[in-house]
Amino acid sequence: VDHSHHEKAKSALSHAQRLPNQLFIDGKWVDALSRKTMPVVDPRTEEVVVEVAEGDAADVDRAVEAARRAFDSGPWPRMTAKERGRLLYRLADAMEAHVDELAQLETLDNGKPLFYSRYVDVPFAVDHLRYYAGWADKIHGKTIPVDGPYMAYTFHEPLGVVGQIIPWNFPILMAAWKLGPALAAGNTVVLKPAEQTPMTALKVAQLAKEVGLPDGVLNVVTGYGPTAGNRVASHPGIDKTAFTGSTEVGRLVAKAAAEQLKPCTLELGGKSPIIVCADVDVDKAVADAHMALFFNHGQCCAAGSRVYVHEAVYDEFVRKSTEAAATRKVGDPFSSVEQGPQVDDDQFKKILSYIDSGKRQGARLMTGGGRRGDRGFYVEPTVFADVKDDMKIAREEIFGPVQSIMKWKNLDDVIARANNSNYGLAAGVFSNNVNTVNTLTRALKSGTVWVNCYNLYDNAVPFGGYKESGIGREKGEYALSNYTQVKAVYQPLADAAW
Ligand code: TXE
Repeated sequence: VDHSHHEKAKSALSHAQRLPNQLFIDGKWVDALSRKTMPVVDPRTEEVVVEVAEGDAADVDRAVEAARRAFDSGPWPRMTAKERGRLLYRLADAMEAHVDELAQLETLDNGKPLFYSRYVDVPFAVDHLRYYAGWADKIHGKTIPVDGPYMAYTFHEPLGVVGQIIPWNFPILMAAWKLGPALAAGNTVVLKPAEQTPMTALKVAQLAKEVGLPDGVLNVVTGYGPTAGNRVASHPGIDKTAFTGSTEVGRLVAKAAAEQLKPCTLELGGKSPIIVCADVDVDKAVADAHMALFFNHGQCCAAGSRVYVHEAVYDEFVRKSTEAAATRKVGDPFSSVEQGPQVDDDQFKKILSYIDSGKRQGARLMTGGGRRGDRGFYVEPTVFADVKDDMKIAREEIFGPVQSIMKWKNLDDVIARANNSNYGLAAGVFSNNVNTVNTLTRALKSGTVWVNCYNLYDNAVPFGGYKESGIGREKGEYALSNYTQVKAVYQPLADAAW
């Protein structure tokens, strides 16, 4: 029996109680102008852990003013690129030094197992910031040969004030994906964390202040979507918005940006197919497809939520996937489990209603199919076989631990089925035949294709969606173009040079 998990949960709670619970604006901690607060709920117990400030439109306005001042007259865009990079490295170092505290806060807030917070989410966020710290002094333009006695060159300049709205499934990692390229390029930021999971963003803000990030460069406004989030999306003083979340809200953010003709990048939902061919090592494909769906309790935009399995290996694949799900360890995320509770009551209910619809529409329930226990947002790892493409569970994003397995015979046919979705975020291909792999990687309409693997997220590799899964790419060199604009300069050449 793991007694130490109670100690860790207690420690998480005391970190939460000591966390600055105000808004972080212009380098200062302030209450919401309305003085309102909102609860942070522990998804294990459904009880309120602490209250944080409930910022709304007026608070976003203050944050935008601070970010504007910091951009127009503060030291941030004026310091050397190398100094900016150094500050980002220092922020990453400070986060690393607080890895246990950040991981405990993340688990308390989100419900993901402490092991993952401690060894995946927080270290990946640190690593991501370091990756972009390294870019800070490598963002440069080109010299372009032109006609006549002239030369031309480009500067890559920061855009200005950036508004970033992030979700609750990977709170600190999504903050790092957003902040890294924006800050490295010299922008200032107003960040709106998800209302379900504000804690690690507040801790990062505290650390940013400690390492000397200039006032107003990073502002964190906690609050709800329709109020604070909506103001970030529609504030005319914000030069660019970046959003990760539902396709529904992404559309609103894009509309608001379109009205002001400002750039907007979106990372939205998915219904990512995995195609398993007959020639594979079935055990390995089962293990990867299991991880592709159940990792983070199914709360991944790239979750492999439609598994197409060739008929020759179908029965074996279903049997082994069922075993894997049925033996998955579910429980208190502070103990050694693979799955904790879902993030909140809304998600919990949404998932259970998708499970019901799978049952009603005639999918074959192999394991799971309900809640686990009677307290906390725990859902049983669930597998449906014989799922048909037109069932709701095969078309809509469930965002929970529910695997849907379908059968296929003909390659062209399964390509068409895989692509028959409004989404296009990611896909998995399992085959040892190089021709089949090449055919599939070219044919699948998705921003990422994993071949004989899944869920790899290197900092340097771009990530984003086709179709309604989003606009633009995060990560890697590609993401820098979301946060810079290009200025072209023409200059005459002296006669001698021409
Ligand atoms: O998302 P929302 P929710 C999907 C997943 C999930 C569903 C709903 O299927 O079940 O979306 O989740 C802010 N203007 N994904 O309701 O509402 C909100 O405060 C501006 C996939 O949590 O999109 C939060 O900060 N902002 C996804 C952020 O948007 C608004 C991750 C995301 O919340 C707003 C999360 C508004 N009107 C959910 N309304 C992924 N791609 O990984 C809300 N927000």
